[in-house]
Amino acid sequence: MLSWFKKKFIAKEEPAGVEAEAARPAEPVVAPRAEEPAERASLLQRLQERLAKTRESLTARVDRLLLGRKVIDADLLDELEELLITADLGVTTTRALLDRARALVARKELSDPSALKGVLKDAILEYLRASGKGAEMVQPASGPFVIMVVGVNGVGKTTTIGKIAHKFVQAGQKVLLVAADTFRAAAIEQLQVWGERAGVTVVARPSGTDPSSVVYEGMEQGVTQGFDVVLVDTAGRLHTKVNLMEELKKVRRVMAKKLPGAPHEVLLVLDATTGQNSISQMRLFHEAVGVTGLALTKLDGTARGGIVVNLSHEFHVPIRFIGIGEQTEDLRDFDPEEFIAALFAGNGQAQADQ
Ligand SMILES: Nc1nc2c(ncn2[C@@H]2O[C@H](COP(=O)(O)OP(=O)(O)OP(=O)(O)O)[C@@H](O)[C@H]2O)c(=O)[nH]1
Ligand SMILES: [Mg+2]
Repeated sequence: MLSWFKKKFIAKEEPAGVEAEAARPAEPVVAPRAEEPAERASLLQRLQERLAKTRESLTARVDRLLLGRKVIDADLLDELEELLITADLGVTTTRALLDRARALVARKELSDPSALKGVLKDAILEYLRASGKGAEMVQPASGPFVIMVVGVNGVGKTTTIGKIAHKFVQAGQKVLLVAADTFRAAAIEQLQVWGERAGVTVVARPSGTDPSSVVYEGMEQGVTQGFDVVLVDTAGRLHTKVNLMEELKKVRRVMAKKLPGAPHEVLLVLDATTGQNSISQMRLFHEAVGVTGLALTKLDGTARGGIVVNLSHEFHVPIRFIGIGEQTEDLRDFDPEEFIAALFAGNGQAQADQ
């Protein structure tokens, strides 16, 4: 849990006797809680269940396509290409996967159709791993770790903040929530409910207040009252609306002014059910505020989970979390191996692994 979040240990002037602790190099402070094997198996089972629709649209269809085929020919590869595109892997990512398969076939390193799925699986895992490489967040030496959460309307920003807050609290961090979605009154109350649930403080002002001023106040409290983590909720906005994106840039500037280096994470929340539109959301939010991490929600209700692969391949931005339901425990740290295991689980597995 929160395995990407590390705390910087700095050599401070400490009273004699505690220097060994203070001088330790960077190491995870929110140590991933070791899951018991039985617990891990049941979490994987749950992930498998929730990814059932995506598995059907991607890996089960690949199994059916390959079933009974004797050779890998142009027709088979064309059909595979169409299948992957319709499973939301996108044109560029699909081409990259197919190029890899074609190169293996040309070098005579791949001829058996039943091995094709394994090639896809390895390549996809590589994309997922590569996008998260070196992207662990390090808590600043002083002041709180500030996370700005952005995204279009209704993608699950507020819900995701509530769930992340819970994770940090469980890991012993002092968390502050900032209700900078002042656009609709219900949004503020919604965040307050999540705040109560997680047992954390929420900075809120009446709806209609300038979001920048709420953020300024939140940052002030975060810095002066010794919070470890500040999570800022922002109003949903269409990525194509220039004035709303300008407002977001202003909110970002206010954070940096109050605490140089903040926000340390700009988390873009994407609704997996929207499929390819996530790509343009990612592009435009990134241009405006510099996205450093992604949360992919609603993977439980969609066949469009292939978008995870597409996003990882197109952008080198790590997927931090995946949402597989509405409950607090349904926000999972994204683990490429686990995700691939769940996605490729099933009858075709033994065949693909041969
Ligand atoms: N099934 C499912 N539903 C989710 C998930 N994450 C969020 N939701 C639901 O999505 C709906 C919208 O969530 P919010 O958190 O209000 O979304 P938001 O982005 O804050 O919305 P705005 O503030 O209006 O832009 C809620 O009903 C959530 O319960 C998920 O992983 N799975
Ligand atoms: Mg919201």
